[in-house]
Amino acid sequence: QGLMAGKRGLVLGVANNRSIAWGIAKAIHGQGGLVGLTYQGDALRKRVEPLAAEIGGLVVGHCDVTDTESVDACFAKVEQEWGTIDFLVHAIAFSDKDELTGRYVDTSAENFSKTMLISCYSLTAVAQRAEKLMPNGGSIVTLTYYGAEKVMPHYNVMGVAKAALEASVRYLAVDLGPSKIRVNAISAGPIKTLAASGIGDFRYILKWNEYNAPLRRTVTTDEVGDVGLYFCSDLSRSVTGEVHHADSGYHVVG
Ligand code: 0WD
Repeated sequence: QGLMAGKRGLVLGVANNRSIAWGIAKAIHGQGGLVGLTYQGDALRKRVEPLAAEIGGLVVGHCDVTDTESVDACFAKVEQEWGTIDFLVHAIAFSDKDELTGRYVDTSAENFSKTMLISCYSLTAVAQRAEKLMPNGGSIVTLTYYGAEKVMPHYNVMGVAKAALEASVRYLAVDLGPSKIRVNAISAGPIKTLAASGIGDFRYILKWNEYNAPLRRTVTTDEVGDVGLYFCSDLSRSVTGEVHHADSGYHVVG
């Protein structure tokens, strides 16, 4: 029963119950979908396991996108358990906190590479593996932010990585389209999560959005979850290569 009945897939990037990935996982489960969750390291395992239990999901295992073996092991486990998947949600990003403040011009080569690898390349890395598990097509969704399009205070190198991520969505959509695999991004408005707490003056950004967005409020993880549900379901079967804003409309005024 539900929009996701009979569908199975992976949601990457749950760190805790405030993660956007968790909002999406809950929405998919609410419509009858079966969700596999990964965790990055033992510290997050303790948080992810009970969340997976809450939605009757599969705990796939440790997945650190900088460690190819762990990524391969997760996809092998999913293939063994399920054979095929219908959707993949990528909600992963990282940059050194020290460079999410101050000036972009001061970005180090080391953190630039690391940010691009974790926040941008990893989508392509998981898409390569997901393609093999989607013989009948499927949906891949990633998370981006308005800082890709316009300069946002303190977003710095992450804005550059998100711009590259959005370009990746378009290239992946073209490559995977013939296999009936859709690739889209949700550009979410700011939400106070673990990752966001690393961004300088984040509270100010939240307030600024609340005062200026057409809907005069910020968005919740449950709301972004519903947009994720739309992209993972057949409701969006004709949509690919899209960057869809779920931001109370901020992008039309910002
Ligand atoms: O305002 C926000 N929170 C927005 C977030 C607005 C618009 C977009 N986004 C994006 C983020 O950039 C990210 O791509 O949404 C995605 C999810 O982020 P989130 O839900 O805001 O943050 P969080 O709950 O912290 O989840 C991100 C997780 C990591 O958490 P921490 O905080 O522990 O770094 O990404 C995962 C990790 O679980 N992650 C990794 N997973 C595998 N390998 C890695 C890695 N190397 N690094 C981070």
